[in-house]
Amino acid sequence: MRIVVLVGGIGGARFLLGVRAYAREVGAEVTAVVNVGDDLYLHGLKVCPDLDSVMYTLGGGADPERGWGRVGETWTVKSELAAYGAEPAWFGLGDRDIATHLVRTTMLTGGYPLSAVTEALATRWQPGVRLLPATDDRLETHVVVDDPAGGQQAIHFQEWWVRHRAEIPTHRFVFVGAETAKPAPGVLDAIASADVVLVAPSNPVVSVAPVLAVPGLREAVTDGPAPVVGVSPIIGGAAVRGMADRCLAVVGVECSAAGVGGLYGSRSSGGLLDGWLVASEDAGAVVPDVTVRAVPLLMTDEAATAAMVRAALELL
Ligand code: GDP
Ligand code: FO1
Ligand code: CA
Repeated sequence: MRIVVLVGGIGGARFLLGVRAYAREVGAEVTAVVNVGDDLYLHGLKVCPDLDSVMYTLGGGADPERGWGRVGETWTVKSELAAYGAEPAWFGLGDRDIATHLVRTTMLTGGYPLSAVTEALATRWQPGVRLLPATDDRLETHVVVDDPAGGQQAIHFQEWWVRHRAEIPTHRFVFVGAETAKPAPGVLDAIASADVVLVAPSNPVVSVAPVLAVPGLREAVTDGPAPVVGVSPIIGGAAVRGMADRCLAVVGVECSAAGVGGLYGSRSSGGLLDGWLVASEDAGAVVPDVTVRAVPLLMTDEAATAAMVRAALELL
C-alpha cells in the first residue's frame, strides 16, 4: 500500500508520526509532500521551517514544546547577531538548527535541487517517510497587509506571523513564484501510484494551499486514481494551535470543521476531497458530496494519531 500525505509543519509532522506508525503496522510506504511557502533566506542561509519541522519530528530531534527547531537548542549565534545589530532580530535561528541550514545552503549553492538536499539531510534523521518538497523552485507565501505609510504592502509570511503575530490588518495571501513552479521530482509519480492521498490536519490556507498551488499538483490529486481523505485541523471551532483561525478569517471562511471541508470542496464537484474526518465535537458537520465521519482528533500521542489514520482509511 502506498500513502501520500500533503503536509505543512507542526500539525503535518505530528500527523506523520501516526501515519508512520500505521504504515509500519500494515507494511505501507509513505511519501510526504511538504509545503515550502514558509521558506526564507536569512543571514545568507536557506531556512525551510516546514521541511525541518517534519524531519526533526520524525527523526526524534524536534523541540516538543515549541514544535519547531531542535530539542536542547542553544542560541549563541542569535545573541552574537543581536550584538552586531543584525536584522531581522525578530526571527531567531538556534545553533543546532543553523548546522542544517549551512549544509542545505552549501548544497543548494553547489547546484543540488532542494529535493536532493532534503534527501541528503534525511540520511541523518532517518524519518522513515519519504520527504519531498512540493517544488524545488522558489515559492514563497507573502501576505498583503496595510502599509503604515499608506496603501498596502506585501511582506513575507514569516514577518507577518513571527514579527506581527498575524495581528495587523491583512488582505490576502500570495504564493510568489507559484505560476512557474514545477512539482519536485517524484511528486507526480507518488500521487499517480498512491492508493490513498491524505490531507494532514495542517493549515489549509498557508500550508496545504501553497502545496496545491504548484501547477499540476492539484490536478494530479483531483484527477488521480487515489481517493482523497482530509483531516480537520479545526476542532470545536478553533485551531488547536497556530494561526489557522486568522488565516481563515482573511480568506473569508468560517473557522470550523465544516468551513475548512467546504473550502477544500468535494472531488466530485471540482474540489479536493472524497472523505473528511472531523473531531467528535464536530459530529454532524456537513460538507456537500463528501463522506464525513467524526472521531477523536487530538494528536496526543502516536497511538491516538495512528487511530486517526486508521479511521481516515476506513472512511473510504
Ligand atoms: P505549521 O506549518 O507549523 O503551522 O503546521 P501545519 O500547517 O502542518 O499545522 C498547523 C495546524 O495543525 C493548526 O491549524 C492546528 O489546528 C493543527 N493541529 C495541531 N495539533 C492538532 C491536533 O492535535 N489535532 C488536529 N486535528 N489538528 C491539530
Ligand atoms: N517561530 C517563531 O515564532 N519565532 C522564531 O524566531 C522562529 C524561528 C524559526 C527558525 C527556524 C524554523 O524552522 C522555524 C522557526 N519558527 C519561529 C517557526 C516558524 O516561524 C513557523 O511556526 C512556521 O513557519 C509555521 O509553519
Ligand atoms: Ca508552515
